[in-house]
Amino acid sequence: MARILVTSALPYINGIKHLGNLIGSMLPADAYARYCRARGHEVLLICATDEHGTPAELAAAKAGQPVADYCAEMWAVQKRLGEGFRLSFDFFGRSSSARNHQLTQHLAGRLAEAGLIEERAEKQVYSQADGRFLPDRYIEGTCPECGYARARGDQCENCTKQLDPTDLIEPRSVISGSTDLEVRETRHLYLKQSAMRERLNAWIDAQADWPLLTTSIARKWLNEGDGLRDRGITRDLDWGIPVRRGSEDWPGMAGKVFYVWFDAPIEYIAATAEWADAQGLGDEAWQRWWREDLGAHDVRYVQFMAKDNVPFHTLSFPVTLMGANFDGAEPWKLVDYIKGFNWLTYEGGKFSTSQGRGVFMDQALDILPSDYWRWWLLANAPEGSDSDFTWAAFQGGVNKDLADVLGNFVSRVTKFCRAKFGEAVPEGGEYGEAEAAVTAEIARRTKAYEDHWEAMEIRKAAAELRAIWAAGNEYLQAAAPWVTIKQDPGRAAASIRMGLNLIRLYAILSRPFVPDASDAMLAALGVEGDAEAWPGDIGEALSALPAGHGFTVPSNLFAKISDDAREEMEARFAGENG
Ligand code: B3M
Ligand code: ZN
Repeated sequence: MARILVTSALPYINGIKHLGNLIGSMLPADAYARYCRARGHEVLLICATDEHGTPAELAAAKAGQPVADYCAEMWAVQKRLGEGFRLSFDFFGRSSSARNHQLTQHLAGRLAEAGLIEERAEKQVYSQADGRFLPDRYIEGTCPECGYARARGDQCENCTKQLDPTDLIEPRSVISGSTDLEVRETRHLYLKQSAMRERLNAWIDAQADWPLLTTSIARKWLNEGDGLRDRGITRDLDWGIPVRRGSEDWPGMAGKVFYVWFDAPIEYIAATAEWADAQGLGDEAWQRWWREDLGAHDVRYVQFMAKDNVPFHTLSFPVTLMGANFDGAEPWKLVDYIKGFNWLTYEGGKFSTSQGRGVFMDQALDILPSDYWRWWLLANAPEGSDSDFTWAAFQGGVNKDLADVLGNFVSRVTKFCRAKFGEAVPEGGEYGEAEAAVTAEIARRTKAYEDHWEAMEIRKAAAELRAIWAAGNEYLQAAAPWVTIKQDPGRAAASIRMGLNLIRLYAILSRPFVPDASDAMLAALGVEGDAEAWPGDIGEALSALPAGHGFTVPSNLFAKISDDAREEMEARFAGENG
């Protein structure tokens, strides 16, 4: 038994996430954590909302709410949707928590002690009317390139030209509309990442088993251009973690907050502390996951994220943690394995929040049970390359894999048994050659399934699981108990005994993908306690339910998606321009 810490990238607070966000980190993190738990490991699965920064302020302003209220509400919404998708987080925290304030300020203080923080002066737009500095996105004006009247301070949406706020013609504040703007000097803290280049290179060199997607992104930023340039870690914003040096004021930094990407990954640790607090446990409980000197030396730490988040997790966050250990007094746990994902596209294009294109987590759960989405998204996860959600592919996956293969097997076996033998595992007959053959095939495939999980090859794991379901169907088709029952009831009883045992095994193996269906299968068989009874010997697992063991026929596990329903959903989610 090992100890495995799993974190999912933190969903940003500014709205409900779409299916692409879900499969980009949260869902695969959950499935992997479920697999590890089922294998008997001690697992801690941590996630949280990422609540600071300009987009949070803007979303709150748009909703007409104070930002703290907006974040509190949206956290509750995201938490509920996560539960709807059966994301088995041990804790779903908030980056705005007191724990994160404290830890972020502490780590910044350590970095300062390490000599890794430098104060620099820069010029930024200040709004008299608003009484504050304006981030680039808070400034609008006319684009000098194309004349578009609502170009933003960082980019013109119309012609895509990258801009500086000072490029804009007649710039004005997005908050108040005021044009009374001036350029002022402001001072910010910079993290001297470049000083850590060699240590980072050596650390990445040591990660021989990381997927290419992850290491190639890390190396690109580490060694090309200005990827590892020193980063500003403070901002002139109201909402965020006040800049302090540990528990002390930071001279010259009053009124400033840390940059969202500085505090967000620290929340992985802080959320673990929030978890310990919520359990009524002491600091040792979270430290044994995060501090090498306090028990975390034997933890395996796995992170899940979309590829655009990789640089922050391979460069900035490790710099924070390594830098904070400059004197060896705080050996923080660094990540052991990063699972990065490409993009999920929607019907060949992008998911778009602003245009309402694609399916969002709340809508998905309104339409169909979470298992349907979980199965298709995981089986088609954008691992090696981008993958495309289409309604046709989704319909095919649900109807063929879930309804025709798994659902149909469960229904045929249980209904036939009830009709011919009653609602208990039938007696009589013995396992013979056909049973030995299917047992051997499933033993071989279960081993492959485990290997794919260990290698974190989720699509391959899904394909193997589908093959394990199909093997049962083929067995049943060949055994044909509906035929043998006439001349050889013992044979038919043995086939059905095998069928019922296969259902139990499927429930256990399938749980990382379709937890609700698994639970329904286990409940129907009256063996809820076996949820994490991962099979050792497959022969033994396929005799676990003895003759006479009672069961009930579960209601239909999966309903097929009709062509009409598919067409209706295609139209409904095509977005404004669809
Ligand atoms: N919030 C993901 C995003 O919104 C970002 C992840 C933070 S992980 C510490 O793109
Ligand atoms: Zn323009």
